[in-house]
Amino acid sequence: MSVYLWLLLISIGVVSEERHFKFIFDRLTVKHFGEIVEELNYSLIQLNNRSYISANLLLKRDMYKIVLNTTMDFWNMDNKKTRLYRMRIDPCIFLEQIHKNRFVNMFTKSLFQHTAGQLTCPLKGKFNYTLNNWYMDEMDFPAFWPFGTFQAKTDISMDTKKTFNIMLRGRVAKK
Ligand SMILES: *[C@@H]1O[C@H](CO)[C@@H](O)[C@H](O)[C@H]1NC(C)=O
Ligand SMILES: *[C@@H]1O[C@H](CO)[C@@H](O)[C@H](O)[C@H]1NC(C)=O
Ligand SMILES: *[C@@H]1O[C@H](CO)[C@@H](O)[C@H](O)[C@H]1NC(C)=O
Ligand SMILES: CC(=O)N[C@H]1CO[C@H](CO)[C@@H](O)[C@@H]1O
Repeated sequence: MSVYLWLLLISIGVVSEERHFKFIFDRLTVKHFGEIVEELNYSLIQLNNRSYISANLLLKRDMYKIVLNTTMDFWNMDNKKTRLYRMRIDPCIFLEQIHKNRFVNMFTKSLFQHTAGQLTCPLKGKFNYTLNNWYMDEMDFPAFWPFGTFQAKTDISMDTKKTFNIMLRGRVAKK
């Protein structure tokens, strides 16, 4: 068998292998500050063993200067904490880059698939940004993922003012 065929078969096997875990979101809070936000709604629902997030956001005016400061931590079953990432980025530049952190890539890939090209810079004022039933698809993640809990915290400032504080807490559990 040629090496290439062999590699192809392996990669298909990895991609289609069933996942033995599921992601569950337990809590989402989004706080906003200042006068930039015109409308913000968000919801977290549990349906058929999946957690879905929907949201919409309307800003009062165009936003050119955005800083996103985010951390994600994971606790395994022995309560040992691992920091998956900590970043302070300009999302407008970030969106155009390919990232070294595999977990960041998986997470953003999944998120952007669900925002269908809406996220371009500058962010537009009076535009209704919507996220519709976003979930973390286990198939986008490695076949092996340890069980445990995670927490992602994100601070976003716009025009140098702290504007959003987002906290997402969840679990990786047996499917
Ligand atoms: C949800 O998960 C439970 C426990 O793992 C399982 O028994 C049940 O069949 C699942 N329900 C659906 C709709 O997948
Ligand atoms: C924005 O979209 C959401 C979701 O479709 C909708 O519920 C909301 O009313 C819209 N807001 C405005 C101001 O149109
Ligand atoms: C954002 O940065 C500040 C200052 O570096 C830090 O105190 C804060 O914890 C960071 N927030 C997140 C969510 O990482
Ligand atoms: C559908 C929904 O919940 N709409 C609400 C979104 O948020 C604004 C205020 O930011 C409310 O006025 C809407 O009723």
